[in-house]
Amino acid sequence: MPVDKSYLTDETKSVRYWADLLGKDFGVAINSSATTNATQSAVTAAAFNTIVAEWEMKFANTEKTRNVFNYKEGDALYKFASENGMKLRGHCLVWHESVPSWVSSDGIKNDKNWTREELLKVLKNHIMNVAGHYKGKVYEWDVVNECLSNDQSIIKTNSSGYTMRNTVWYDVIGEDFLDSAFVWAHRADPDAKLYLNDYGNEKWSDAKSKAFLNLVKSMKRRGVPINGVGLQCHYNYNNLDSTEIANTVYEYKKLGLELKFTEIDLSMQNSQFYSDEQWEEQARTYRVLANICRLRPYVTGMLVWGLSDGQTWVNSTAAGTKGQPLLLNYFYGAKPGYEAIRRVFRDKVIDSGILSPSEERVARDNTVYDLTGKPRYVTDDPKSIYSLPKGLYIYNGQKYIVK
Ligand code: 9MR
Repeated sequence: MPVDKSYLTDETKSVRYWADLLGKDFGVAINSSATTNATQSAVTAAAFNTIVAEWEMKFANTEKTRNVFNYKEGDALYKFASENGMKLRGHCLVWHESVPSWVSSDGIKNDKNWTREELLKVLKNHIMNVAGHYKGKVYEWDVVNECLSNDQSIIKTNSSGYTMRNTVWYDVIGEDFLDSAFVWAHRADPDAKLYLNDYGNEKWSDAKSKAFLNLVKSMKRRGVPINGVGLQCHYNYNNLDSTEIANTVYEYKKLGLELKFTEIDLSMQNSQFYSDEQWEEQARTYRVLANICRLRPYVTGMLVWGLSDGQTWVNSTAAGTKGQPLLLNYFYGAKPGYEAIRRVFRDKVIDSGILSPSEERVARDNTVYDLTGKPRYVTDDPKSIYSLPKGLYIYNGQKYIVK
C-alpha cells in the first residue's frame, strides 16, 4: 500500500475538514505523549477534530491516591485541543477497570470492605472533582463505562430486562451508583453532554444491544440526566452489518438521545500480507459507520481508538492474532478506510447543499468570485482582492468589499 500523507498538507484530503463542515465529531483516542511528539501531534491535528484520553483521565490516574487529584496529562490534552481548535471528550468517570488499588484490588472485589455510604462518598468526591476540574473544557463525558454484564440471557425471558455487571460499584452500592454518577456529573458541569458507553451493544440481534436499550430506557424513566449513548465498535474488519447497526441506532432516536461510535477499531486477522481486497473490506466496514453518521443528525460523530496501526491496544492484548484495525497505517499513511470516510463526508457536504454556493465553490478551489458568481481568478492570498475594481467579491465563503 503506498503511503498517502496528503491529508497533512492539503486539508481537503483530510476527514477533519469535511467533518468540521458537517458538524460531526471525528475523533481519536491518544495519550498526552502524542502531544509532544512532532509527528503524532501534527498527524492528530490534521486528521481529526476531536481527541479523547485513551487512559489518562481514568480513575487510577486521576485519583491514584485517595483525594489527591492528578490532572497533568488531561490538562496537556486540553491545551493541545484548544491550541488546535479541537474538542476534548472525557473518558471515563466510572469503570470497573483502571480503578486505583485503594478502592479495590481488581475493580470487582470489595476487598477494602467499603460500606455503601462510604463508597458513595468516594464516588461523589471523585466525580465532583474530576468533572468539576474539566468544567467548560471537556464537552462530553463517558460517565459510566461498560456497566452491563456480557451475559444478557435474561432477555429470553424478560424482554425489558438487563443484567448489570458485578463490580465493586454495583455490588456495594447497587444500581444507584449509575444514576448518582450522572446526577453528580451534571451538577459538576451542567453544560457537558453525558453518555453511557459500552461494547457489544451495536448489533440489534445481540441480546446485549437490547439489554443496553432497556437499561437506558429505565434511566430515562427515572429522570437520570443522560444525553447520549456510546457504541464502542471494537469489531473485526468484515462483520458489521449496516442494517443491524441502523436498527439499533434508530431506537435511541426514538428516545430523543444522541449517539456516537466511540471506540472504533476493526481488526484484521494478523498476517504479514493483506490483499487490496481485504483493505477494501475494512474500508467498507468503516464506510458503513460513516454513512450511518452522515445520514442521521442525532449520530453526532465517530471516534477511533488509536492514532495509527502502531498505537492500538489490539496489538498488545490479542496475543498476536489481530492487528491493523485503524485508519492510518504504521507510517501514518491514510488507509482505504480513511479515504472511505472522507468520501462519505465530502459527498454529503457537496451534494446536500449544506454549504452556501460560495462556500461550496471554495470547498473545491481557491477562486475569487464576483457578485454575479463569475469566477475572476485563483489565489492563495485574499489580500490581492483589494486590487480589483470596486465591488463585492466572495472568497473562502466570505465577502470582500472593495471601495
Ligand atoms: O486502550 C486502552 C488501554 O491503553 C488501557 O490500558 C486500557 C485500560 O485502561 O483501556 C483501553 O481502552 C479501553 C476503553 O477505556 C474502554 N473500552 C475498551 C478499551 C480497550 O480495552
